[in-house]
Amino acid sequence: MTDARRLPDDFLWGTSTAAHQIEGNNTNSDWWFFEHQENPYVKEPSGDACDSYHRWPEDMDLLAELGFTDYRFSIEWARIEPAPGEFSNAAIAHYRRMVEGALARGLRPMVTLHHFTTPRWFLERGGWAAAGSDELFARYLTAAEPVYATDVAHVCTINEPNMVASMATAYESVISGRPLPTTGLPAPDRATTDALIRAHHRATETVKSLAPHVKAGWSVANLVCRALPGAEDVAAAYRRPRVDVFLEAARGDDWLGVQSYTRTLIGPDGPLPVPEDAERTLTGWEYYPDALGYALRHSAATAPGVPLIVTENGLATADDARRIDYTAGALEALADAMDDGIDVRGYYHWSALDNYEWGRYAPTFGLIAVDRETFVRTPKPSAAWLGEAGRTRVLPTTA
Ligand code: IFM
Repeated sequence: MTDARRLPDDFLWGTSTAAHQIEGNNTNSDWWFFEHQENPYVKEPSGDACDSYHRWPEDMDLLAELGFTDYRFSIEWARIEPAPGEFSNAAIAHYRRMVEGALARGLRPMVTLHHFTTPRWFLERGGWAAAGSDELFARYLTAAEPVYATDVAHVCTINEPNMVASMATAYESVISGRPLPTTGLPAPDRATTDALIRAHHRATETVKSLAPHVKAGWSVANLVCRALPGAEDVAAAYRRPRVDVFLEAARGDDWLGVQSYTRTLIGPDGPLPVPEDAERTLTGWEYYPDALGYALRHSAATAPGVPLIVTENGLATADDARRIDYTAGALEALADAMDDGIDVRGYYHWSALDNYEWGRYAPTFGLIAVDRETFVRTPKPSAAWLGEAGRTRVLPTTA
């Protein structure tokens, strides 16, 4: 790595969050419902989360003071459309205030329309796989148009559709009692996959017809499947339904979101557990900063010509020095990919805040700690280290 790698002036430099994980009391959502069922994946409910529904100005003040120039957050369908066809003007106005609040602080907003949660009524009618889900999604984001109609350059239609499709399989296993494989990600539900791809294309068309200036894309969890020698075909077959079909669906989009945390090793019989001697993060994933470089290169090869934005990257750790080391390694891999001609337009760290990690609070991904009782926010050293690059436009290192 050369010293002082400069970021292009218009490079997006931000942090990412999701409504359900930080807002609190998202009581009308499918996830709130899951959290209150007998469910092996849920250790504790989300409750008040970070109370960011009320404290978003404080979150944005901190992020802007730290130096970030961009903020990716999601709007909550369950709040905007609490009952089928009934829209909350107050919720829409709330999210519009967030867009304006971000801009007023010098943070360019990227708005995610769907980040894992749907209204409970949508689950009850069969979720994504039920007929007409794409139409309902388009109706919701048409109603939400005042949020992004002006001043929002980037809209993310659906966050990690591949994880949503795998979660549909996991949810079915909870209901049916059918066991899931013990290693690797459950095979995505086929009907859910097809529905999400339809929904993304329809959402892109809808958003761009309502707000032609918007650059629309979606964000795919790149599993970084690394084959052991001789297992290349097994890895490709494993990756195809879990990642590649979602990357291919982004061909022709304005941008593609790359989300990368770790790698999945694949042997001749399929995915392998994390090696015994590997360092693990608080999610149990392998500490593997180089994953980002692989994810960028694979995304660029699978959706050629589509500009890439790293919409999530980070790790869950209680050791903030390790967060800095990991992120420096990931950014070095990002810079190497850019040097090799890969068109990367931005980097958003996951996450701004320690938040609800889908079933538990223990895996802390945040640059900013949040007291679970008082909601007091305390930026960690990594937050200042990473945010500063927004001001200097120089990629941070640990040197
Ligand atoms: O917390 C999640 C986020 O909601 C989606 N991407 C991965 C993150 C870490 O697991």
